[in-house]
Order: sequence, then C-alpha cells, then structure tokens
Amino acid sequence: MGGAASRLAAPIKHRRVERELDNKVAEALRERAKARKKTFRSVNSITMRLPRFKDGLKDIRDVFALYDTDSNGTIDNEELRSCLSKLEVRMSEKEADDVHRYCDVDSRKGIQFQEFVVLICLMYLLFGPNVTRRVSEFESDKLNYIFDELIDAFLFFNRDGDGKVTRKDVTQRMNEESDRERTPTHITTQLFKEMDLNKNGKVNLKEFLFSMIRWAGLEPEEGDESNDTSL
Ligand SMILES: [Ca+2]
Ligand SMILES: [Ca+2]
Ligand SMILES: [Ca+2]
Repeated sequence: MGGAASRLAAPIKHRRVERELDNKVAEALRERAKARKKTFRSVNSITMRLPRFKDGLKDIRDVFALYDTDSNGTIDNEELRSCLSKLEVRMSEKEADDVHRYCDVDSRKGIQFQEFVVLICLMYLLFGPNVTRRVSEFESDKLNYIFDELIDAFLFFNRDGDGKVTRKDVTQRMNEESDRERTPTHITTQLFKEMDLNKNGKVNLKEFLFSMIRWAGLEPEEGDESNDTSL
C-alpha cells in the first residue's frame, strides 16, 4: 500500500489527471444515481454478494489474459493501446495516457489485473455497455452485470454520486440497519482507512474497486506476482 499511496500523492501532473478523471467519473455517477433503482439497501446485502463478485472477477481475469499477449502479468503500453483501440472509445492519445496513469497506481509499472478491473469498469461507466461487448463478445453480459453491481455498491455508500465517500458516509451506512448493533467507531475508522489508499480523507470509485477486489479474495494465478496483497 505504501507504493500506491506515495505514487498517488506524488507529482502535480498525476494530481491533475486524478482530479480530471475523478470529475468525469462523478459526472457519470450522478447521472446513474438519478436513473437507476437502488440495488443495495444494506452493507450486509453487499457482503453477501462477494462470492458472486469473485466469480465475476474470474471472468475479467480471463479477459485480462487475452490482452496480456506476452502473459507476463502486466498490460504494458503497447498491449494497452491495442486493448483501448478495440474498445472503439473516442479518446485522444493524451486521454488514453491519462487513463493509463490514473489506473496504474501500484508500485509495478503497467496495468496489472486489479488495475485492469478498474480500467474496464471506468470505461464501462464513462462509455456504456458497448465497451464490454468489444472487450469480449462472449463475456459481455457477465461483465456488465458485475460492473453494474460494483458501481451500485459504491453508490450505496455515495448516495449523491459526487464520487467521494467520506468516513461519515461509511459510518452512517454501517449503522443504519436497525437489527444490528452499532458498529464500534474503531472498526468503521479502520475500514475507511483501508479503503482510502491515498489518505486524502475520501474514497473514490477507483479506491473502492481495489477494496472490493481484495475483499472478494480472488486468489492469484499461479506465478502471478501482480497480486499485491497490500493493495
Ligand atoms: Ca504483457
Ligand atoms: Ca501497475
Ligand atoms: Ca482517497
């Protein structure tokens, strides 16, 4: 996690990219929050879905393997370019670079599996379901389903869809189930700390997705060093 945090906090250019993409994501989230019925009504309902998330992540891992043409566990610049061109989303070279930089948060250069999940999920959110059809024709329904659920889980915590979950949001959501005892403050604080990778007091969709991947507990592929358990 140290690597992710220090790289996220680092150069000004990164911060500019971070801000711009966070804003784009927030815009899409707000639209979505208005348009969709709520999928999740409690933290528990999200927790119960984790095994399904895990299955969905396995499907995404197969897609990752398609684009990691040299099978080294990383999608490098060239492989990413071919992946993005396949998505047929209208992005300038600079925008593609920005997305790359935005998603490449761990200490390993290039896009590893967890980062790929975030990348495709962002593309799905920003450009719509056609994206997954182009990523993988056969898996697209399954991918749309998992991304819908992951984004809806984020919107459960981030009701207004401004793209930033605060510690207060987490505390409130965890405590609104009337049949449950109040979650001790140190637990909600700890949970929030785990999610807030760059320690800026807010959890964005990207950070939330990394947390969901970790909680779903997807085992690394054999020989895949990209499973950075500290993420
Ligand atoms: Ca590769
Ligand atoms: Ca990386
Ligand atoms: Ca944060």
